[in-house]
Amino acid sequence: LANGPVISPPHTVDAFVKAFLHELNFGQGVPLSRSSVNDQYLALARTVRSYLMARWLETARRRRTDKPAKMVGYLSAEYLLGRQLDNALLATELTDIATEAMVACGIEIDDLRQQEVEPGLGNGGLGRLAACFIDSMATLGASSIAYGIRYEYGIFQQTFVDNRQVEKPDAWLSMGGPWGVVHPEMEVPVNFGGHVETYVGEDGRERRRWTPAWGVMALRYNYMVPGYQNGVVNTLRLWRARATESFDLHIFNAGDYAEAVRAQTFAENISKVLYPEDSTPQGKELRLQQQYFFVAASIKDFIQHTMPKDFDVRDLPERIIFQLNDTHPVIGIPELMRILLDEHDLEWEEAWAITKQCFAYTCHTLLPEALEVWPVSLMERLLPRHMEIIYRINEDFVAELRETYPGDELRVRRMSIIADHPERSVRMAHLATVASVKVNGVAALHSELLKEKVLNDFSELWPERFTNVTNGVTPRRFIKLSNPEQSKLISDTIGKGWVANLDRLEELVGYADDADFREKFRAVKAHNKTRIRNVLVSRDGIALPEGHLLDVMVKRLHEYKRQSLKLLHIVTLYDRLISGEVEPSTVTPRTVVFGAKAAPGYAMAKETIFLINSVAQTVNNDPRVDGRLFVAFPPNYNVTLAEKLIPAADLSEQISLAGKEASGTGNMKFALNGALTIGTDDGANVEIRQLVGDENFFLFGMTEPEVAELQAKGYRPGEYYERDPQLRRAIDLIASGHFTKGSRDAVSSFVGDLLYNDRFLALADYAAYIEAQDKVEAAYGDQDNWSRMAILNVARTGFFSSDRSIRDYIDRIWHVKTGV
Ligand code: 26Q
Repeated sequence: LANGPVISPPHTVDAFVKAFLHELNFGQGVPLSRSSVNDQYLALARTVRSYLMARWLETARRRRTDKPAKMVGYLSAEYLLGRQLDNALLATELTDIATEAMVACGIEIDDLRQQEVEPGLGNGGLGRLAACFIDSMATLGASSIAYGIRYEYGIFQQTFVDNRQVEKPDAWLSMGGPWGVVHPEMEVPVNFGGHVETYVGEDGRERRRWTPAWGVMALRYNYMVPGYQNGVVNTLRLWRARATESFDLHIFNAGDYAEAVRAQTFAENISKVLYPEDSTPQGKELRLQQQYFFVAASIKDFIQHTMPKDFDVRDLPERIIFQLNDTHPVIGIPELMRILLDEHDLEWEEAWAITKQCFAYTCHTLLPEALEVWPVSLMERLLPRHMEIIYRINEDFVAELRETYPGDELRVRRMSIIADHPERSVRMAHLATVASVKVNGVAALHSELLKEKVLNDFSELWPERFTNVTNGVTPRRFIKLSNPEQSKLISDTIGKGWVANLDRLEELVGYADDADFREKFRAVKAHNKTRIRNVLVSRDGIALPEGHLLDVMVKRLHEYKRQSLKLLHIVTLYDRLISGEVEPSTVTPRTVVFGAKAAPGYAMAKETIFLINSVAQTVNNDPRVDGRLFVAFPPNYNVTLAEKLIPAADLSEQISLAGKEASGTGNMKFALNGALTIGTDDGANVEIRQLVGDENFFLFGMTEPEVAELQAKGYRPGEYYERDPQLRRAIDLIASGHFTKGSRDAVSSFVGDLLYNDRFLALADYAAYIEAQDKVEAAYGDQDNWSRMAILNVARTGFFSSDRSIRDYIDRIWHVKTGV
């Protein structure tokens, strides 16, 4: 009985109602008649969770064999999960049963859906990618465990006050967190600070001993990750910091009990809040604490609790591959060395040989300022033993370099893990590259540029170590759940199999020429537009006009992504309308929707938000526009809003400066939902365009080599301003204070930066962008052909399923088994 199969609650409406009422009465402690919507939501979530739990136990049981298969340990500081309820219902095939069960209880299930606060435990692309990947690993039945941090506050809630971004804390757990299962008895200690000394062991060998100054406990929270209708449920294990009782003994001993308890809470800050920077992070001590905290807990958890008791650490490479989601978990490399050396008594060479096989590193950037470095002084204070180990890794590495490249000291200095300027610091990307089996970029172009630029020296030394895995998105959340109408149309046409085998979308290619199918496809889009209109009215009081081309730019706000270029386009359209240059009745009516959070300390990004809001206010209230142009900027763009907005879009804006966007994943979601892309030759746009065909993609702007060339010869944005009257008018209109109640001061930093700096060459690409947008308008005029193009976008982008990405990781990097 103790090891037998787990009995799942039956898949019937009756059983579901019973389980639900049980949760409501004995979990929440309320009768149905007196229950609040939140009580009902929590009870429903826990009911669904019990169905998941049965599969979770069953999955674990199946994997508990004598020779367990090699696992993937996905290490990520972020998981931008989005709401859980619908995905769990879909995966377990309980959507209809749950809906009927709620009806039987007199409850509208949609009201309960709205009650869920999404876990926003990530900033943007990187965190959402991790969420898509764990969905695909479960769907492929890959033996895996994902580790991260259970932040008490996720990505901030964005509000606008007088057109400016104001951040509010994201207390996502305040109404109860029904999805996490805590195991207080399984906590793991994590230590910090102190000093290291030499001692002589019983065998007469000298060893190093780390005596930490303080520590915390890592509390284990399990979240269930269901595969799509395959019975598999994997684990996402998020750690929460808890103070230890012995945390600060001397304060307790001093007799001030209350003060001592208060001081304990200091340790719990470690998992308090997600850092909202996603491109130019500062070397904050608490952030390093977070990184070590979750990685140390995860590695220890894997070795002590996930492996069998008699397990030999020398077998680790056959048992685990830790995938490093960017450099954030890279401190895991010296941590594993420390465990092998200090806790398992291995010799350096043996420990290093093992460690080198246990990690693989994914890089997500091309911006040099986004590469993480940590000051040596900070590392020595917080993790003295790890710093020692890093020095030793570097010593060996530098010696190897000097042998390979005698006399090339410049190269040695460039490649060293330790940088000397401007401050002695540890280059985490170098450490990751030196210790990893494979290093991958996230799109074809990005992986090439990684080899040519960011990690060029390393790819010359170890060419076989570098590979590409193009990103993907989960078709469950981003098509099946978010776009039910399109999903139904596809299933009615080619059957249901596409959800777990997205290449099958290719079978739609022929239907692009089918007038009846095109008609239905347009009806889907119209339906989704009505849906987003309703959402924005009730969510934000924004009333989108009807019958417009819906043009959407949603992504974090960053100069390299060039929201400013989009803004210049809007101002140009507006200028044409109010100057009488065009007759309003002849232009394609267009609504532009933005969604973007700015890092709270990123001044230029916040100025851009202010200006977008100011332009929206002016444009939307100017009668001369005659309803031909509308700009909406709903605050707090998140996964939940994305699910409603993306399926309604006609046009997807992917306009980063070529060579700066590593991949992008929003671009994939739009194409799969039948939007056409206007985009530069950047990131995964390149692959999207190759797949959908040039004629179904609006390409514009410089290529990466052209960008490099222009920058080499000296870029002067002012020249473009002088030469292009249309651009001049747009900038002058902004500078005049027209959008800012006459205030020139309010826009001076924005305008000044464009004219005299423009790091990301917006002005250089402006003319090409406007020209491409004019082509978009002309093309939209032919609705039938537009639908044809949109259908071909859907049919040819099945490649961008994260299932394919994970298969690539398995084939090229992990070499683990799949199958349920
Ligand atoms: C690092 C240290 C301290 C504080 C914060 C950070 C930090 C946090 C998040 C640094 C970077 C990030 C996020 C980066 C990110 O989202 N990159 C995006 O990753 C996507 C998935 O691969 C790509 O599609 C995007 O092109 C890339 O910008």
